[in-house]
Amino acid sequence: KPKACIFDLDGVIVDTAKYHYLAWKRLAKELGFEFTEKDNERLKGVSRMESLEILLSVGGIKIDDENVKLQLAEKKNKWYVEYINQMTKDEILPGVIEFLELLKSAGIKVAIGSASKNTITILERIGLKDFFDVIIDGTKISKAKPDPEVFLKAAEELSVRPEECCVFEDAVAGIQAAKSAGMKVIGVGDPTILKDADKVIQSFQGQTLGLIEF
Ligand code: B16
Ligand code: MG
Repeated sequence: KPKACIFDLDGVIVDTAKYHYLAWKRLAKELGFEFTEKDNERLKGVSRMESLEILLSVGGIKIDDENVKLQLAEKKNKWYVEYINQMTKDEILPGVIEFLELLKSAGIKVAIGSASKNTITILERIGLKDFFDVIIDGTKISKAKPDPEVFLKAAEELSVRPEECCVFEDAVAGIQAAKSAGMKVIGVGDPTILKDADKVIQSFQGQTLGLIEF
């Protein structure tokens, strides 16, 4: 059994993907094109600046000026922050709290490993900031998933070895990152998309500690 579990945030603990989508869609509209929900799938788990690159390529827009790109990303983020500032505890995905409590009572450490620079804001909004032993987010890493940096840092701060960790992820890039870190990984979502995970669950509802036995 693992000594620690590391949770991705967006798509695992909460469904903030819908807010990212609304904000990117609004930016696309301003730039004069439509951005669909299907296009948005490609942004899951990807960093803010890489997401912008994908968005621009969907719109067939070429921008070379880094400052202009930073401004666009900041604009999107301002809108995104407006949405997440309205979040409540009710937006924690089903079964998450119960499963986290199960882990804690079994003495298993819990951490967050997210690409988002808004991690702390979100955790504060949903009342879970103090629940986690360690939080590694987009402000603490230099290499985005699929690079394993975020998960390796979490293991280091938890004082456990990578092979003693189990990661929960909803994105393909995140599953690759966990695998390269030498960790077990449980996908949360569609098994046909998350096929490289060791196991895949649809949700945390009704899950027991048996889930993290391999
Ligand atoms: P921000 P995760 C990721 O979070 C999201 O899945 C991705 O869509 C987003 O672009 C990225 O965080 C950066 O977020 O703009 O808030 O810094 O899934 O790694 O928890
Ligand atoms: Mg995610």
